[in-house]
Amino acid sequence: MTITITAFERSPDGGRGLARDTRVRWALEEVRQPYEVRLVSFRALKEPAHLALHPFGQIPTYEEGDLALFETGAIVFHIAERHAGLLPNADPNARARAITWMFAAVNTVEPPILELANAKLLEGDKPWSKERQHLVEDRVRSRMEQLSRRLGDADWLDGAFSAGDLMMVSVLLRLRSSSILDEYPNLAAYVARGEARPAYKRAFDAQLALYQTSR
Ligand SMILES: N[C@@H](CCC(=O)N[C@@H](CS)C(=O)NCC(=O)O)C(=O)O
Repeated sequence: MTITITAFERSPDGGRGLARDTRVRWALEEVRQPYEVRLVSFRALKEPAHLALHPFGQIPTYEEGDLALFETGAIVFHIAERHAGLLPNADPNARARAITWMFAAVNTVEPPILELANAKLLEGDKPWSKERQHLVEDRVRSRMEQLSRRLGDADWLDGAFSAGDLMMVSVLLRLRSSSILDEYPNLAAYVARGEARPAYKRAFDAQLALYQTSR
């Protein structure tokens, strides 16, 4: 059955891989599943046809036969459940821990990182923005500190690479534009390891090619 995902017709990041379709592409590449991409304009995101797929009018969505999903955590989890390669199979506890890391990525680590991005993008011109930005950065640092301590000198969060790492690296990539990631060399190296995976490279190149040709 054909898998179709949605992505921005024009990505605000111009193909730097920060739009959330990249993590879904990465998961599909890891498990070697072909997929098609339907591009959606900002206007179409909020129109009934897309809202029927995604109640919050966002990308990405995932369609496969009768199934339509939104939320990258749920989409990557679905892919990992259906295809071997992203979740441990032999050890149920290891599988549960990998799933826990997926939740930690979207529930605990992504929110302060998004808050920082929003503080810069949407509030940068406000008279109070500098003062608040320090507070927001400190909240990010506090999470990075904890994550860095847990990762230590391991390659991945819990044994072999899993969907938990895929989600965590995807979330951390948004910190690239600030110097905060480099304050934690083991996390910077962790992100670099994720980006070096052939499946990530294929996913990144696919989205970049799209924005280079659609301009
Ligand atoms: N929690 C959602 C967030 C989805 C999301 O924020 N998508 C962004 C693109 S990366 C979007 O569509 N933004 C446009 C909008 O919200 O209007 C997920 O992980 O799928």
